[in-house]
Amino acid sequence: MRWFGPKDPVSLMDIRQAGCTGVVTALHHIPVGDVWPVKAIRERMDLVEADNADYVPLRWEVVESLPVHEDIKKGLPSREIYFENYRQSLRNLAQCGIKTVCYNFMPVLDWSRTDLNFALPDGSRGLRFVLEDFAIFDLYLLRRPDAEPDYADDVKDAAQRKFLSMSHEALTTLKNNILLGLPGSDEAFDLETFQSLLNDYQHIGDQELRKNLYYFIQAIGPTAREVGVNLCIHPDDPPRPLLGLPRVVSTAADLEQLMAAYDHPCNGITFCTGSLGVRADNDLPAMAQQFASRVHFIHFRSTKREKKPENFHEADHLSGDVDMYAVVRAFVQEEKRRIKAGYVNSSIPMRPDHGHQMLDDLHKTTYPGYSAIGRLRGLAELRGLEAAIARSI
Ligand code: DNO
Repeated sequence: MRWFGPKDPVSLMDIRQAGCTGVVTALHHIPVGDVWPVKAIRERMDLVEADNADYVPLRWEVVESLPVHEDIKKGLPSREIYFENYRQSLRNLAQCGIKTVCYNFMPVLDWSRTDLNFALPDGSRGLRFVLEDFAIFDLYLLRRPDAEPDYADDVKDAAQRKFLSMSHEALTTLKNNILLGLPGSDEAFDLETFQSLLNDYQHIGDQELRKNLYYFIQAIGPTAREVGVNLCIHPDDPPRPLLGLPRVVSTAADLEQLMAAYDHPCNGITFCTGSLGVRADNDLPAMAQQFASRVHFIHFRSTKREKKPENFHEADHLSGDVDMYAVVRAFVQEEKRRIKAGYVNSSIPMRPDHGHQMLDDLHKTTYPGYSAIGRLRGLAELRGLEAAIARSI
C-alpha cells in the first residue's frame, strides 16, 4: 500500500493490518529535481521498519514517485543537471536496497479529476472526471487562451449552461479539485501560476514531448541498469491530452515506442489499470500480456465510463470497465514465467490503487483516493482473485 509518510492519516500499522508487507512511499518533502540523499532515504526506511521486530515486517519496496523535473519534460539545457541529480538519487536508492522506482512524464499536472467527493450508490464516495466540468474550469475560471477549439460544441454548451447555475462555492471546489496537482500534497496551485506553467509548454507538442521522454530514458537508463534499479513509468491519467498539454504515455503504441527507445528491462512500466482503462480503445488484457516482461509494478483499479463516455468515475476494484480477471491472470502467469526463468525476485509488487471513502473514513480527512478502508476492501478482493487464479492455473 502507498504511504505518504509521517503526515499520512493512514498509519503503517493500518497498512500492516491490511495484510501488506510492502510499502510504497516517496520523499515528498524533497523539492522536485533535488538529489535524494542516502540519509533521508535511510530515515524513511527506519520509519517503515520501526516496528518490524515486534510485528509482521514491512519493507519500503517501491518508490512512487521519483519525480521528473519540468525542465527535463521541456527539454531545456538545464536538464543535464537534473539528469545527474536523478542518477545520483537512483544510486543512493540502490545503495539502500530499493530497486523499483516509479515516475511519470505528464507535463505540469499529475492525475486530474473534477470531483473528489462523488456519491456512489452504496453511500461511499469516489473520484470522478466530467469533461464539461473540466471545460468550465478551462473556459471560465482559468480562461486559457486557445481553449475553445479543444472542446466539442455540445460540451461547450453544457459547460456554459452549468457554469451560469453554479455557486461561487461550487466553482471554488471545482478549481481546487483540478489544481490539487500532486498526490501527497495538500496545496493547490493558484490560477496565475498555473497558467504560467502551461505557457512554458506552448511550443511543446506531442513529438517534442516524446523526444524529451526518450532522451530522458536514454540518459538515465544506463545508470539504472548499472545499479540494478527498475524504472517504471506511470501512464497518463486520464490518458489523453488536457489543457493543450500533450500526453505521450496513454496507449499500447506509446508504450511500445518508449520500450524501444531504451531496450532493456530496467526501462519498464507501472501497469495502472485505472489510468489505461479509461480509454475504450486500450485492450488491457492484451496490453498486460504484451508488456508483461517489462512490468515492474502494478496499480489495480477500475474505472467506469459513463453515459457520456468522455466522463468516468472510479468504480469498485472488481467492477467497472476493466476486465480485472483477465489482467490479474496475465500477471499471475508472468510471475510463474519469472519463477521458471530463475528470476531472483519473481514477484511483481502491486497495490490497490485508490479506494472509495467509506464507513468510518467518511468522517475523516484523507488524501483523495487514499483512505484506508476502501483500499483495504479493494486489496482484499484483489488478493482473493489472485489466489483463486493462482490455484487454478
Ligand atoms: C495517483 C497516482 C499517480 C502516480 C504518479 C506516478 O493516485 O497513481 O499520481 O503516483 O503519476 O508518478
